[in-house]
Amino acid sequence: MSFNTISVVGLGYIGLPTAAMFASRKKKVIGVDVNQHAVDTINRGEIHIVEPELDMIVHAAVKEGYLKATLSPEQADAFLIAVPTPFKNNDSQIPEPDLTYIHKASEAIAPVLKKGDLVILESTSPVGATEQMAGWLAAARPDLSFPQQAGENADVNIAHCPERVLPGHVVRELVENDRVIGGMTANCSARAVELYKTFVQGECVITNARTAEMAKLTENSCRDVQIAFANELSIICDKLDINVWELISLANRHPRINILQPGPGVGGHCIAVDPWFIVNSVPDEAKIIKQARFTNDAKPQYVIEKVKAAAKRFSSPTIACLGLTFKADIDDLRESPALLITNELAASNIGKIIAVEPNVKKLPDDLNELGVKLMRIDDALYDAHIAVVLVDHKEFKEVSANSVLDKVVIDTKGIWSKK
Ligand code: SAJ
Repeated sequence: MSFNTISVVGLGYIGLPTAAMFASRKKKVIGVDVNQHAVDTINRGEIHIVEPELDMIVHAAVKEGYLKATLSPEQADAFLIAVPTPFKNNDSQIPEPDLTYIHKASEAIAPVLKKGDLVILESTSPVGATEQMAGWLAAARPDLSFPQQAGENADVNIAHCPERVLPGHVVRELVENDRVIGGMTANCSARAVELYKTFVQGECVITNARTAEMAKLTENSCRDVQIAFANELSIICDKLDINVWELISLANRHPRINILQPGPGVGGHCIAVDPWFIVNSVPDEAKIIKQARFTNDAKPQYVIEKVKAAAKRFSSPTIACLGLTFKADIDDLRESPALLITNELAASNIGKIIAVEPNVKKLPDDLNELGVKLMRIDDALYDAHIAVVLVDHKEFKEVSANSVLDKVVIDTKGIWSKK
């Protein structure tokens, strides 16, 4: 059965670009979101998130009538669920995944499901979440059969196909990246491949749902562990008086070594979150993965202590915090170690704090309330006694190391310290 109408539930950083890609291939796409502002913005042909090239694609798709957004689901041949999977708010040292949004999305689409439909979970999920979603759908629609009940004869097919695109490069990576396709049965996988082949040029590689869930968590945990190694090296090098950037570039000349870069910590809503889904399900076995999370989460405090020690050398220091976003050349502040560090420095009253963030127009409210000033890089460097590099934005890399020779520099990204 072919896919004439596709519904994408959750129109955020992943759902909206995915909906737009299907629509750009002249499929009828119904985007569903609980956020009225997002729905209205998209229906005007505009976007509510920042992602290169996406605005043009959404604008054309809406104008040509292939994409529309609604608050409540309508009938479709395929449903892609791309909603958040945050943590539960508990005091545990090991955060627990919260599947409420997937549950709500399942209950929202269940009334409009029909025989022959395909449901795909794209949200990054703990192992077993796809089976759980299938259970919620089956409970809501006892008149339809699902793969866990009827195998290949199920009325509704279900698969997990995790997104793997890099923010800032989403449009290109959606098309070019290989895709892991984890169907609950072989037929579920085959139908999911057929759907993604609408726009995916990368290979669609078939596995089962649990392995697909674990594959996504493994990719982000692998990066987290590698960054933790780099962050640990940076602290070791401080103690041993070695330039960590020079060290890593030397070691990386070995043909089988590729060490990542240290920084002020790990941010964003993926790498700092997903490894916990593994640790939460197998806490005794996931030792390295858990330690990497602790190592990366401890790095902001290490930077804060370094800045405080430097500030003691001045009677009333001005400290410029360069960068607030979670990585270079984006506007995303989610889980940003740079933001956390700036916030805590401002709250600790060690001096006047200036923030430089070329990708935002105004500071978050909590920084404003703490008296932090948003400034341009040249003005900030003119005023500052201490310059703390927290993000390697292109605007900062353009500043020559010679122009900060008269300042105390704490360079967590190595833009002025590389040899
Ligand atoms: N970071 C370092 N050192 C490095 C590389 C990154 O400290 O050498 C830091 C960044 O500054 C940032 C954090 O790690 O704070 C994460 O940045 P990132 O660029 O590594 O990854 P994300 O979170 O933007 O996107 C990741 C990607 N996953 C992998 O590369 C394995 C992306 O492909 C996933 O789709 C995305 O997570 C996701 O949605 O899960």
